[in-house]
Amino acid sequence: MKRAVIAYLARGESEEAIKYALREMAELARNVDLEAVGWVIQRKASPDPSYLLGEGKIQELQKKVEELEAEAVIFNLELSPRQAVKLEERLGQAEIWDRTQVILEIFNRRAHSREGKIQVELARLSYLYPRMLGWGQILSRLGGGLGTRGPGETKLEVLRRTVRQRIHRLRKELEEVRRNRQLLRKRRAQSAVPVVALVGYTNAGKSTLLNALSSSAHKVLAEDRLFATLDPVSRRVELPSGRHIILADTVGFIHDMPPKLKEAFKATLEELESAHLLLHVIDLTSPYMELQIEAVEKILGELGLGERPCIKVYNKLDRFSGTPPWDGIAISALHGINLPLLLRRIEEELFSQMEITLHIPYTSLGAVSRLRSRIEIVAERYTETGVEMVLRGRREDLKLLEKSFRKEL
Ligand SMILES: Nc1nc2c(ncn2[C@@H]2O[C@H](COP(=O)(O)OP(=O)(O)OP(=O)(O)O)[C@@H](O)[C@H]2O)c(=O)[nH]1
Ligand SMILES: [Mg+2]
Repeated sequence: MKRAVIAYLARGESEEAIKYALREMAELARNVDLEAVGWVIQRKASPDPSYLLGEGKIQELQKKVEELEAEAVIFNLELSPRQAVKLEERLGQAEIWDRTQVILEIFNRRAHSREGKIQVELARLSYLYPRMLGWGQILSRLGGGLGTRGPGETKLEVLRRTVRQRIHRLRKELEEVRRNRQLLRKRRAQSAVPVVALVGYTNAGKSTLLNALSSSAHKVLAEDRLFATLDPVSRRVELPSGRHIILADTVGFIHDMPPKLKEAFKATLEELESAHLLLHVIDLTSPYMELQIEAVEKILGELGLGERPCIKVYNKLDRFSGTPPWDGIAISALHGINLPLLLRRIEEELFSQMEITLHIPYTSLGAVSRLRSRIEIVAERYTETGVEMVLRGRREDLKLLEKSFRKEL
């Protein structure tokens, strides 16, 4: 483990949020063999363009690094290429890391499947590419040349071109992965087995729950570390009525997910698009549960999944002594507490029938007939402007239908 100092720029967040972010940063760092031994915090609305932190803080940071004999500094925000170069000069011997780099490195160590590896490499190279500009002088020095357009510049151009070409290749490969996945999704949609996706903050217990609910002998990896799952898997799970669902694991979320990673993992996250129901797994024992819920809901919103039916699953009940929140279901994936209850809830949410009365304009009757195989017409009454129908079907289908009419009315 290398000793590291965390440099934190707070831009108006609360004490509580700062404490949380520092703890999380230390935890992330541990996963790449950096041990946080100290920190400096600056409260400032806008980052310094050269050093992220202001001059005074940088001096404080230098002192801290010396005092604590740290070999690395980790910045809580993403450094611009210019800041990275400048800080390199200022902080001399200490390695410079930023939050994005730490997360990229964790992902890099965890990726096993071809797809996971492509996604991580693409994210890393996209991060690296703009930062290569500072390398010209270093390469020149190494090559013994002088001036700014020394042999290093030419070498750099070659290097940059190689990286550009690699990024291009990876993007194309990912496109192919996405197409394949789309095909699979289509086939799955036709098979009419509903897809239920596990989402949630990293380390909440998603993979543990997948293992607990599926009887498969092939257990997926569940571990007490951040981002244990990068290569999502799906399993068939039987519900109490004997019906089946596909339960899909996903990459864990984290607050302020680096945008490059989000982009690279689009293919994986697109899996969520076809989910009929989300299980938002929440770690009840985290002192920062609320912040984690918020972070997950924000990402779901960004993915266009804010309106998707969702059950909140409060996990790790075995280690919790208070009263769990009322707006979900409390379980322990590890010890199998309340799992039958959860399965019943899933069944209810997916298959329970309900009735609604809708006034459907004559011009929109097509929408009803499109859903005719899934929705039953209990009664109908013709009016001047349309048909008043009492419809019966799955909550989800009815909601969808209702929404499409609300828009038109
Ligand atoms: N005490 C307790 N621990 C649990 C429970 N469920 C999961 N855990 C532990 O929590 C840790 C994380 O579990 P995972 O299932 O890997 O979490 P995850 O949400 O898949 O994490 P990522 O893949 O990193 O997003 C593991 O050490 C599990 O053993 C539970 O009900 N009770
Ligand atoms: Mg997992």
